[in-house]
Amino acid sequence: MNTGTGSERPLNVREATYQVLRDLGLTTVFGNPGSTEETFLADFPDDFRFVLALQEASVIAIADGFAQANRAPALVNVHTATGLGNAKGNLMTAFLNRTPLIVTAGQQDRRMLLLEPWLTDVEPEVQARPWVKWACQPARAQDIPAAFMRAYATAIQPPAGPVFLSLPLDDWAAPADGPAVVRTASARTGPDPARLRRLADAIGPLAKHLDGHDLAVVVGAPVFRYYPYIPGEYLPDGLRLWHITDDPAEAARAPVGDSILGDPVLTIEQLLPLVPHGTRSQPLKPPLPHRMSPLPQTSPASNADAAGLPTAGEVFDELRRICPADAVLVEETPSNLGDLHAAWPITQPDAFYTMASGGLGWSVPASVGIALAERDSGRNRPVVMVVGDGSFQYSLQSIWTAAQLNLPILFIVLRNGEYAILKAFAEVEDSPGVPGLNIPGIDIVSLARGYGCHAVRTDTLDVLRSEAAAAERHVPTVLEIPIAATVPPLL
Ligand SMILES: Cc1ncc(C[n+]2csc(CCOP(=O)(O)OP(=O)(O)O)c2C)c(N)n1
Ligand SMILES: [Mg+2]
Repeated sequence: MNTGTGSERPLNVREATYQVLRDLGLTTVFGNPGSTEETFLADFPDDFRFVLALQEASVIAIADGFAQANRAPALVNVHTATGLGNAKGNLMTAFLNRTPLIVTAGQQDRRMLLLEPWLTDVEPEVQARPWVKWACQPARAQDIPAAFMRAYATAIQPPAGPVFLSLPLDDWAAPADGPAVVRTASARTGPDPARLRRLADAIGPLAKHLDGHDLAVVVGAPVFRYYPYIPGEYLPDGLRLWHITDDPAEAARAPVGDSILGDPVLTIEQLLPLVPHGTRSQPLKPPLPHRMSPLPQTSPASNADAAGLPTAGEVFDELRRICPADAVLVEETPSNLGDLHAAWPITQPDAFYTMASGGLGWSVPASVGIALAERDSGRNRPVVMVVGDGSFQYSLQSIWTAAQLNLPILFIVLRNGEYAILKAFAEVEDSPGVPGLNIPGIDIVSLARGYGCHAVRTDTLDVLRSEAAAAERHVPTVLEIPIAATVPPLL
C-alpha cells in the first residue's frame, strides 16, 4: 500500500529512499557521479550534502575517515562497474578497518541489462565481494528503501564493515510501497560468562608472577598479523594466550590461544570484577615508549645530496613539539613509522589513524574525512597527516577535496625519492636488483598547488616550524620535506 506523505502524488522510490537516509542520519553523500548515478542524485534535497572526490579510491577513504571520526556509518555513491573497481583497494581497507560504510553504485537500466550495454556491471554483487559484509542489487525498485535499512543494520553489527547496494538507474521514479520501516539493531555483543570465568581464573596467577610472562591477552586485535614471515613458534613456552574479539572469523583464524567472542569494552568491563585484586599499585613494568619496534640507526645516506638534510626522526620530534597537544595524527609513512611512533606517542582516544590493510592510498583521503568530521562536530582538533613521497601519490586527488572544503590539514610529505621500505624488504627477502624502487622527479609542491593547496618545500626545521604554526589558515598546507635517502633495517 502506498501511504504517501500527505501530498496528492504518491511517494516515489527516490523520495522514500532519501527519507530513510534522513532518518538514519546519513545526510552526507561521498561520491563521484556518472550517468548511472544521476537519476538518484536528481533533485538533491537541500538538507543533504554531497562531498565530491575526483576518484573513487579517494571517495571511499574520505568516507572511511569521516565514519571513523564520527563513530557512525557513512554513505558512499560511486560510479558503476569501473568506479567500483577504482574503489576496491580502499574498500578492502575499510573492511579490515571495520568501518561501517554503506557503499552504493548506479547500474544500467533494468530494461537493458540483458543486452549488457556500456556501463553494465554484469555481476555487481560479485564485484564488491569479498570486501563487503553484504552485497545486493534489490530485486524490485520498491525494495530499495528497505534495502538501505538492512544495509545500515548489517554495517553496524560486529564486526562492523562496508556493505554494497547496486541501484539500477531507472528505479528512482517508480512509485514506492511506502516509507521504509526504520529499525534499530545492536552494534555490540556481550561475552559468554563461562568463558569469561575461565579467563578470570587465568588472570589471577598473573598477579603472583611479577615477571608477567605467563599470560598474554590480546584485546580487539588479530592473533597475529605481523609481516614479514619469520620461522618459529608464535608463543614462547609457558605463555598462554587469551583473545578478546567481536569478530567470529578472527576468533576462528587465530593459530594459537583461546578466544572470547564479544565487544572488547563490554568484555573487559565484565571481566574486571571477576579478577582478584592484586596488591600491586604500579604497572609491572614501566610503559614502553610507543613504537613498533626498536629502530637501530639507519644506514648512511647513499646519495651525496643527503648531507645536511634532516632525518625523519628530527622532523617528527619537531612536529610533535610545534603541533597542539590535541592534534589528530594520520599516518602513511612506511619506512619511518617506528620513528613517528617514538616521537609522537598516542595517549588520547581517537587521536591516531592509519589503515589496517597495508594498501597505500588510504590515509591521505582519510585525513580529509577526519578533518571534515572534526569541523562538523565542533571538536575542531587540528589534523596532521604524515606521508611518504611514494604513498602520497596513490590518492593524491583527495587534497583537492580538502582545498574545496577549506580544511586546514597539515600534510607533511617526506621526500626521500624512493620506496625505502621496499629496499629494506628486498634485503630481507634476499632479492637484489629489484627495479622500480626509486621515484625521482616528482614536484610535490607543484602538484599540491595544482590542486589548490598552500605548498612549500623546505629542508630546514625553522621553516617547518613557521609553516606549521601558520597552518591554521583555511586551506590545506602541504610541506615537502627532503630527507636523506636511507635503507632502514626492517627487523
Ligand atoms: C596500493 C599499494 N601499492 C603498492 C604497495 C607496495 N608498497 C609498500 S610500501 C611502498 C613504498 C612506499 O614509499 P614511500 O611512501 O615513499 O615510503 P618510504 O618507504 O620511502 O618511507 C610500496 C610501493 C602497497 N603497499 N600498496
Ligand atoms: Mg619515499
